[in-house]
Amino acid sequence: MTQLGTLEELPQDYRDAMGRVGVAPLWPQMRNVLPHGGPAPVTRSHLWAYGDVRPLLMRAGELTPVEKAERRVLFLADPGRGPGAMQATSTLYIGLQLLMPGETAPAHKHTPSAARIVVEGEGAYTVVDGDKLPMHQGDLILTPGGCWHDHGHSGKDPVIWLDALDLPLFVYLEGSYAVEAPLQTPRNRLDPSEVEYRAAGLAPVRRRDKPAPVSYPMMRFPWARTEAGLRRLAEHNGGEPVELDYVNPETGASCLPTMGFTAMMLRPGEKARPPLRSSSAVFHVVSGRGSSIINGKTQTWGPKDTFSAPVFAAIEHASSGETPAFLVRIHDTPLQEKIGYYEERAR
Ligand code: 1HN
Repeated sequence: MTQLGTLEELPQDYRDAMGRVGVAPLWPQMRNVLPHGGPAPVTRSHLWAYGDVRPLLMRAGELTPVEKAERRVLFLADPGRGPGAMQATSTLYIGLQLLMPGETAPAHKHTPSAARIVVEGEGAYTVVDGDKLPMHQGDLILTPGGCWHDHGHSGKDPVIWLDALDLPLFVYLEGSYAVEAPLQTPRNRLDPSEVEYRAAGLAPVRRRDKPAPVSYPMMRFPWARTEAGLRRLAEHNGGEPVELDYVNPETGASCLPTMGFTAMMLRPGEKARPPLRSSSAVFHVVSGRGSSIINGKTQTWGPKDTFSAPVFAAIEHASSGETPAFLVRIHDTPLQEKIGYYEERAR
């Protein structure tokens, strides 16, 4: 590989003149933006142990009333980007949000899309475009870009959920903004996950003048059904790795435009070696224990922990103990497929 010229080789008067005109030479920086042979990820794999983050989040509950926070969140900062980076990987923002009994978080809508995975506590709900979605542990709740959402809590104990947003992408696009509104008055009906999309593979017949809401027909994926589906698949798929994709039940496409979600089950003692993927990922442990070797670093995880993997990471998951482990994988494959880039490499 030829060594390209450096900035220091250029005469000072030339460098000054470029600066005054607002130009700069590409060649000293060419290899930084176009490394040869493969990408040079900035993201560093990290594990955020729930036992470490939870006490700090609970303290935020005492220090900062929800009225002064709007969303009481501690976000997961990628150590590869230095302290306080508002992203866990290149494209994924992840936070842990606390709502205390009786609290509400006001309605807003914004350009980034979000999804929540309920981590702890019962009795909270999210109202999305007028539908009141109950939040039970492990449920995946979508709040797609442009949809109104507010949160409330009529239970007795603190509720904590994990937020995933494509916020870094929207910040990069200079397109991130929100609009606020008063709390929504929910419709008096069950949400579509309990009625229209009760059974996998079945969707209501529609009239031509009342087409299906194809963008986001189902905003809530109850965990009980997801886990049951994984356990059943594990018994009948010939020992293959068990992973289910959260899809739009009308189209089969990813449930959000840029972020993808899968539910994984590792049988007791099972090892899984996924292909190298061009997408980055954050894994959230719903239940069970195990460890994952990510680019040579072992992340040992238990219930409610969250860990990250950069793009093209070499990953090997292993469950430990006598019960299966259940994880949700949050990734940016849908975005990468839309731009014709997504790539997998066999190992
Ligand atoms: C947001 O709207 C929520 O609605 C949570 O709960 C976290 C992080 C950044 C920007 C918007 C929510 C968020 C967020």
